[in-house]
Amino acid sequence: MQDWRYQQLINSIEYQRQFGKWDVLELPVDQRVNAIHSALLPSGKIMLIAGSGNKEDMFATRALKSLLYDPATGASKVIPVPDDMFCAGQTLLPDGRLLVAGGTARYEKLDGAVTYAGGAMRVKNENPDVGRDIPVGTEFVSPEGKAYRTIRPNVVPPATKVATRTGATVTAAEERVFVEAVQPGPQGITLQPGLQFAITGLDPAAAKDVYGLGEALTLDKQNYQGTEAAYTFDPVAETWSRVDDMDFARWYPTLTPLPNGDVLTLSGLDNIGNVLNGETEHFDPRTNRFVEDKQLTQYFPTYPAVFATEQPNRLFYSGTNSGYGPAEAGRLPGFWDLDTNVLTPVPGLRDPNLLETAGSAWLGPVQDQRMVVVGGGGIGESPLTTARIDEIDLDSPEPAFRPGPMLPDPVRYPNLTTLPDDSMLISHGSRDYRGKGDSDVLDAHLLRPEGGPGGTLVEAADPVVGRNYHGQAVLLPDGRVLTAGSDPLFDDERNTIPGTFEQRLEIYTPPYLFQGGKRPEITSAPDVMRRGTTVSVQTPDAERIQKVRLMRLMSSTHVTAVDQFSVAVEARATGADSLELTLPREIETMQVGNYMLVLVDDRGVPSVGSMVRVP
Ligand SMILES: [Cu+2]
Repeated sequence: MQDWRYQQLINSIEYQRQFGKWDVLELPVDQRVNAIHSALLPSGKIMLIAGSGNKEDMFATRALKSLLYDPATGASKVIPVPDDMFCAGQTLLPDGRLLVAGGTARYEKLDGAVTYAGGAMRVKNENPDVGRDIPVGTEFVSPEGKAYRTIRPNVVPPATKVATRTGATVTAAEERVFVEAVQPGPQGITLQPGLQFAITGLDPAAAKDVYGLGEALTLDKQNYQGTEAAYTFDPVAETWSRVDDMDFARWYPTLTPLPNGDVLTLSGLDNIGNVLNGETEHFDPRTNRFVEDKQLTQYFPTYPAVFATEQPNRLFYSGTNSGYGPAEAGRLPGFWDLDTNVLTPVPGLRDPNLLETAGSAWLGPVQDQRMVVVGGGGIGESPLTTARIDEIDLDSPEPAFRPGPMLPDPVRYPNLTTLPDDSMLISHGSRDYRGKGDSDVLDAHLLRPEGGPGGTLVEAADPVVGRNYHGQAVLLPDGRVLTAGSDPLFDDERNTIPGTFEQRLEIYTPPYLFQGGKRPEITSAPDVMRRGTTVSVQTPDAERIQKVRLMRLMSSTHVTAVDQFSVAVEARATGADSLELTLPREIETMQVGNYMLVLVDDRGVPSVGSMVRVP
């Protein structure tokens, strides 16, 4: 179709009523960031976090940014971030603060680009009375005289001492740190693991207590390294504050909110650049502290999609993930029982080897417990991609994935956004790894829950801006969807021109906002709602409201949005301008947290969301 004809078509009200509309948004030059993480805050503003934005020069100069964008007014403001939150984990806390944990301590160095051999050094402390600071530049020398130094400050705690009948047993403390050879090139390589390294400058007594045990120190590729640091963003003061460090450094972690408002911190690359071996931390928002839960040791690849379910203490891992991890570990979707730490796999998923960079989300309200897995690719830079949409009903007596509709094109990095009318926007992505070969999929669909497993797929208007790796989408309070970020490897089909980070935003207005007539309105609603109570909501549209939903304020990064869900609320008109809502009783359904209350009328048109806190 000729361009002017196409423009005429997509701008016609008939078209928009059926397919919706996309609007590209270009902020002023000084307000553009490389958005990696997006989150809707209780203030109605969107936090877009870039950190260094996958730009090593920004990392080196500590030009670390976030952008607060107000979709209601279009106003925005750049807020520097105190640490590199690039590729951290994020989720909203019960009091409305945004928790961001982990991020980048060091950029990767690819094979062939490593000048100084490096790897892990296990620093031991046998002294039960004092810990030991390991400042930056601490030098470890091997028996054959090769020297290595630390690049970040560390602390080794005191050894543990347990009294016995005959005296005491001392168990050395250990801290695993990253070291680099002082000499460049192959002369810095030490292959033999387990050698004892002396720390330069220690007196002989201290040197007996504190020493290093080297692992393989090589010129191989050095992965990104995570940080332990965690911060919260206060949506009222609009400032970042540091909270307790995690016990483990994490790059590409998932933060899964639990029904009681606590947060589990899963997976990620550690301070050496290895995938964590199942170490799981529990964040308590009242104390702002992370505590390792030593009972929970399930191994997941990075950015695992792990959701709280309606079953107490039972999480669901959809199998989708993003980034790093071997093919043979942590790839099977299943239920993770937090009481026993057992992961029970579920069968039936098509293309089970294509779960990396796939999307997963609840289809319909969380009470239905229907989860879909959409698209995805093979591990790493595999050219394999799938178009499948499969559904699993977690409530069924024998939960198994069942085939749903196929997308017209295979896709990695699809963004899934749950809308208040229970449909799901599936948008963007690319056919190949990071958009290689100009493979962005400029396509969008709405998945409606009706019509069998996986629902019914209908076409939506096509977005203009491509979004592959590092893309995100979040539902806005007014029922539109904001999309941000994209980080292609290359800008051309032949993969010769290095990629440019996509800084434009694009907003989708769903068909429900083109239906004409008046949008339902909330005149007044409580801003706190308690489980199992009835509340009254004022609306001039009481008699035509058909659905009431609580939409959890969501956050999104790397196709992972595990805090996205909606709750169906029973409603009854108690007059022409008031509704009585009966709120769910179970904490697994109506989880502690922040939501938008949305009234949906008999034409499927939603009201603007009204912010609600569930204590
Ligand atoms: Cu990333």
